[in-house]
Amino acid sequence: MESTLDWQSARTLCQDLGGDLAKISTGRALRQAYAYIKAYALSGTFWLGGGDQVVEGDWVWVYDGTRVDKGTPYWAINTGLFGNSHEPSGGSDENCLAMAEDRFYFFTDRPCTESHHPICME
Ligand SMILES: [Ca+2]
Repeated sequence: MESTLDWQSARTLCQDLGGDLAKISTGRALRQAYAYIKAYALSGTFWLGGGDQVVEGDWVWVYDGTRVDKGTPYWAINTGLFGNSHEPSGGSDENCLAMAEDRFYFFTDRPCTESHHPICME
């Protein structure tokens, strides 16, 4: 898992393996992904199969087109001057979904051109 890829290349890699970037739509799956990262002592940021590339702010799982649930327990929280708000916060500059070590592996939006580790599903 040393290689990192931009989001589209990460998706292509997963598809070449017969799957897709991971869809995490239950609290159980979120915990399993976190456990996987910890079990293999992985670190950094990981691409998931979600994005709002088509319609800004409308987050969907690319695997099946279903909506990405907003808020808790999935998305990271920003603590700011005007109180707390959930990610996503990057607007049209950040259209791909990631689990980031610096966000305690909650969901956050990142620029799709960044290079991160893919989390594939079968
Ligand atoms: Ca966006």
